[in-house]
Amino acid sequence: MSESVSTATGTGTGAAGMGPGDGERTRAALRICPLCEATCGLTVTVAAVGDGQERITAARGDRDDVFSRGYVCPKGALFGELDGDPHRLARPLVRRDGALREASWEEAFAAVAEGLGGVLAAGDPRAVALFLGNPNVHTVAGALYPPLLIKALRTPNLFTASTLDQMPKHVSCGLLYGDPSAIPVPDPDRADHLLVVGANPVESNGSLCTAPDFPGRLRALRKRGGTLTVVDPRRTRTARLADRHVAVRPGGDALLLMAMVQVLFAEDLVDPGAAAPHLSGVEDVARLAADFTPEAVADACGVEPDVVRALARELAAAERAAVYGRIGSTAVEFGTLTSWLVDVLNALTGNLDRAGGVLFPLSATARAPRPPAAGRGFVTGRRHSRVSGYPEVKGEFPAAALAEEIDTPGEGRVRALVCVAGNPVLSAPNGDRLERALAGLDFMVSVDPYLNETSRHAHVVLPPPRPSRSPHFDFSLNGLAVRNQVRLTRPVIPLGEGEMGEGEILARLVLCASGAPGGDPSSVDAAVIERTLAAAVADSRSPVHGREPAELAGLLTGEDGVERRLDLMLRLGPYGDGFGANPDGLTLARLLTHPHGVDLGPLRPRLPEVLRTPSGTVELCPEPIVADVSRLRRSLAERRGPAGAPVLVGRRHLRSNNSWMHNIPGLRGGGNRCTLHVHPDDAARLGLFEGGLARVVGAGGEVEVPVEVTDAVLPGVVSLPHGWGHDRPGTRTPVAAADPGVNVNQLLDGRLLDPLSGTAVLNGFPVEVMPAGAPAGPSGGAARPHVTHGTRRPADTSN
Ligand SMILES: Nc1nc2c(c(=O)[nH]1)N[C@H]1C(S)=C(S)[C@@H](COP(=O)(O)OP(=O)(O)OC[C@H]3O[C@@H](n4cnc5c(=O)[nH]c(N)nc54)[C@H](O)[C@@H]3O)O[C@H]1N2
Ligand SMILES: Nc1nc2c(c(=O)[nH]1)N[C@H]1C(S)=C(S)[C@@H](COP(=O)(O)OP(=O)(O)OC[C@H]3O[C@@H](n4cnc5c(=O)[nH]c(N)nc54)[C@H](O)[C@@H]3O)O[C@H]1N2
Ligand code: SF4
Ligand SMILES: [Mo]
Repeated sequence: MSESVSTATGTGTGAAGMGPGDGERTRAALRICPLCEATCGLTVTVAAVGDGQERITAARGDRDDVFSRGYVCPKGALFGELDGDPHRLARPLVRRDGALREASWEEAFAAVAEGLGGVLAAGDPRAVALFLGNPNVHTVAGALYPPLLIKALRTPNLFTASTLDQMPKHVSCGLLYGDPSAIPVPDPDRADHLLVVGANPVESNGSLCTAPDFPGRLRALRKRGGTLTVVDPRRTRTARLADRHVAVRPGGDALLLMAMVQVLFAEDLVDPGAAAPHLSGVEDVARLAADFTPEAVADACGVEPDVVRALARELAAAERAAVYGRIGSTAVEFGTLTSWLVDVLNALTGNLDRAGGVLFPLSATARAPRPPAAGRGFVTGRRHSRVSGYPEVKGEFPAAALAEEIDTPGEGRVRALVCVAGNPVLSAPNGDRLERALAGLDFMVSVDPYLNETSRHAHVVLPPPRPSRSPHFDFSLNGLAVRNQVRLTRPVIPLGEGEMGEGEILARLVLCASGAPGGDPSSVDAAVIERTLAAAVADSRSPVHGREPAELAGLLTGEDGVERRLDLMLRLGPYGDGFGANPDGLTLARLLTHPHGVDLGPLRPRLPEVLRTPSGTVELCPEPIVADVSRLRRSLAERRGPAGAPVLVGRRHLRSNNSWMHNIPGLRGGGNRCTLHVHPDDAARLGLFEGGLARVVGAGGEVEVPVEVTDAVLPGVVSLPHGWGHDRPGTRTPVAAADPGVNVNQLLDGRLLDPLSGTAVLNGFPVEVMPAGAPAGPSGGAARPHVTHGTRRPADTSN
């Protein structure tokens, strides 16, 4: 992005020296790990490799990091290998005569201007869709530019990984607190009891809860006498650390938690504590839960009534307790209800907004706290998707509906796609259909370091630089962290010849989307700064009220637009210097003098200041939830009785991350395999054996996959990880392709969604399982699914 980054190691230590034994000249530098939500600080070794080039040869945990204190996991330790993957794209690719060929940045952006501009010129903004993938949460560029891209494109067709993930939590928090971003996080370091629902932080390192060394924090909780309960249909590594593992039937959590609520009321255990004055609707919740007794739900959720009562009593009895839910509580049939119940249980037991319970973090770039005020509340469905009429949620339509918006003819059809850091062909339901749809687009651009299952369909691929060449600041994840803290690492290695920073790539895309492709990318940042300052000086509650925007802009420091925007956010943020109003406050310059970060203290209660509901209270029993409870009630009858068809749940492995780390040799192995976990009883019944091949058939297709027989899964439950299926032609990830695995999401047809959030049901859906070669049939107990295509049938590609 700028030449000046060359002076910045982020450490200030610049410890140059000789590499161990290899005679290379090395230096140390700091880099926050971008590979998962734990945000560990790393100390990396940078070695000169000739030609003025440098690369990362080692990485370890930074012991002085104010937050992660030296923790590192195998992915972070292999940061150098990942960063140096020779299969990352070094140059943009542009499709010519059907094939993707290397091109200059100038040619690539000319192709974007022409392709995107052509579709936009027809005058219907609906024709361009935007897909934003998960790594946007882990990059500076992904935090700062997508909002501008959305605005510039003016399209209603926004799709993100959220509707494959945490959207149910946004919806439930939007309804409860009036702000879908107000997500309370558990406080594991001060809790006496932690109830984990559908999360496996020992493998995932935590999510919607940024906590470096989550496993260590769980062990510390137990060591100080606290208790850990894990609700999961699999006996995971987290479950093995627990005092109690409750093997719930997949999708049964809403019933289980509802019954816990019923017990709290029935046994007079409700005590909201200090949050009581801020709650409304408590009695309505009591009425809503009244008929969900432990006896009523036991069969359907697979948990004995005594256990349900014990779970409720333990939660109520604990001095300080937190209920925490993740993917197994969100990407499920009743995702929003389950997410809501997690918070309801915290509120009813006095654990909402208190130390050792769940609290709202306050990050350094958040909006500074305001006096409590009633807000407009949170609504969904302000518009509906064209084909299936799905309601908009947080401005988005379900990722599962992207394919149909492209391949269904009619007015308003999506004809162009901008895909930033996303691989929906593997991460969303029915990748085969999506691939066929992508292949038929008039124009597609991917911002992605790999030519993979999704980007291979693009007309232009714009590769961001290696992470070592990018700055790092956790704009989103600091707002979900178990401790308030702030850390910044500048690029470890300067951009090389022919590389472009991801911020500049996205700023240029914003210009293309605005119809000004030739514009100066730094004008994009300048415009944001100007708008933000204009609003701040006009705001009577701002520390800069009445001051001159140009004067304030002149005070900003930073080497580029990104840094100046960060300086602005820090200075106007809750810990900021307010441009002099609070002289000891944070600024970019001050943060840079703390290379290992600044600790801003433990999380503190924030009620009622965070609330933006119309009533100004925590609205515990919102109407959309009440309506969905009717659906839950109906499911109770359907789910009772012996389990029928096997249901499938996902799993994650510590040495992987979603779809894009299977190309790193060092991360293969160690049990990181795409296999079907089957319980021994099921294996015997179905004729499956260890190492044999199973055929798994779902509504969207079928896969053939090696079997691992294990009693870590419940009978009637099979488990397959996601992010695999790297056997498509025209990709450039040969290590991944050598052992491609299968795409679990091909088993889905894209129609199974949590209705309140539009989130795909990726866990707990019915499948048929049989030995490979056996015909599919009603014998498995499932209604015979509509099989659309085979395992390895590659979709058309124009490559
Ligand atoms: N069955 C099933 N499906 C799932 C899940 C599940 O549990 N089960 N989990 C879901 C969840 S939680 C999520 S978040 C989604 C993720 O879904 P996606 O976001 O679509 O997929 P990812 O594999 O995270 O990777 C996205 C892309 O980002 C690219 N990338 C990596 N680093 C960068 C970078 O620095 N810049 C840019 N521009 N691109 C980069 C990668 O090469 C990859 O192509 O998958 C979902 N899919
Ligand atoms: N190593 C690694 N770390 C990652 C990722 C990765 O792919 N690999 N992905 C990152 C991303 S994008 C995310 S969103 C997070 C996810 O973070 P987590 O949610 O902690 O990750 P998972 O391992 O998917 O854990 C979900 C658990 O829910 C269980 N489950 C499935 N269905 C149900 C159900 O119906 N009820 C209950 N109670 N449990 C159920 C599964 O068995 C699984 O153990 O991890 C992040 N970190
Ligand atoms: S837990 Fe591992 S992958 Fe996640 S941030 Fe820390 S070192 Fe990186
Ligand atoms: Mo995710």
